[in-house]
Amino acid sequence: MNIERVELQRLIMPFKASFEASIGRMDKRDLVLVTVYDTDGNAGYGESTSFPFPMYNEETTDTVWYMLERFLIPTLLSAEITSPEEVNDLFAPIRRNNMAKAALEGAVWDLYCKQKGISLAVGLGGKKTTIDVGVSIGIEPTIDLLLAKVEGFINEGYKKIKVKIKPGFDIEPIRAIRKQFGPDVPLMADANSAYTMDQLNILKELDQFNLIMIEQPLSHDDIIDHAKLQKELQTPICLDESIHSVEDARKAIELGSCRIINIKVGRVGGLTESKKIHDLCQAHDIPVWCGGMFETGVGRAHNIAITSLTNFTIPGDTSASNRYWVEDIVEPEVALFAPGVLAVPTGAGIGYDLKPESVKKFLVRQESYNR
Ligand code: OSB
Ligand code: MG
Repeated sequence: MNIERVELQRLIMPFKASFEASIGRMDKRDLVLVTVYDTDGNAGYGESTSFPFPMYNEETTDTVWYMLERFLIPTLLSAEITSPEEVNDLFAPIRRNNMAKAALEGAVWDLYCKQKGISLAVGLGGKKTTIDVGVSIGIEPTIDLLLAKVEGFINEGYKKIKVKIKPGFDIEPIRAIRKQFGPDVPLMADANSAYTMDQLNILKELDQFNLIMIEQPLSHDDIIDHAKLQKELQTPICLDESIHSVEDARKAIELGSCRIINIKVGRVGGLTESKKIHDLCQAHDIPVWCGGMFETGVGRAHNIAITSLTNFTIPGDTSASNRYWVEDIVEPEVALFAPGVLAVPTGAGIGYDLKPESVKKFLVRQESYNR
């Protein structure tokens, strides 16, 4: 592959409104935008999904930048690869740091598809031309404020409503949503590892609300207790934080730790690993969906492309740009094509262009690395 130069840009982008989960409150993204250039004027884009603090996983925006600069970019620029699928193997000797790996691997995938003149979705083997999407809602200060948010997103047509829960904010908000909007709203809860098996009673109580799933109720590194829990619950368990690789997915499926998997491209180290997890789950009748990490349009475009694969049968968290951003860094903006539906772009690569003037507004640091 023709790869000549890599550029890193650190962007800080304020949210429209702050977002609270059991792991903490966030009011801005702090991300690394990766651009990989060839000698023909093509540019491929990727984005890190790390946060400034290590409360979702162990990575931070600082560690992502460090790993890219010190290990991953030198490894890529000193290698000769023929396809982006080889990047996964190239980075395999470097342990973990999946978000750093995914940011660079995603940019190589975009560049490759632009060089071939195909869309990223087609490059990944995607078949869908549109995808159904849902929305994730944080822990709100009051149940009334939560209900108002849910109503707004139902009105926009989002096909799945995911609400964050934590001990003390679980049964009552879910009961209130069911009471106000009825039994048919596609509803799920995400605990971000806030419970232990000592709270089995609360988790069992959630069974009465007919949730599509409960996401990552137990520890971020657990698949054993989740298997025990799944035996006690009617509601399907979905794993997020516990799955970092296709091997993790295989073990979780074998143990019965979950009936659904959330694939986040950053968490699992890239698009190639995401595709492997998708294929494994498909072979085991485990549906998957694409999680979100408050991505800019660049990360959203990657999420849309991977979601075009056929076993992404549950609406993911890839909401429109206006869910979080007053001003996104891509054009056109990622916008709903029909209520709750995004179109899969057909242009080359990710199918969205960067807006350099918007990038400049949020830019705090920039470095370039040559072969
Ligand atoms: O667990 O899915 C999660 C945001 C930050 C950290 C973890 C999670 C989330 C979300 C946001 O749910 C999803 C989105 O991008 O809208
Ligand atoms: Mg989650």
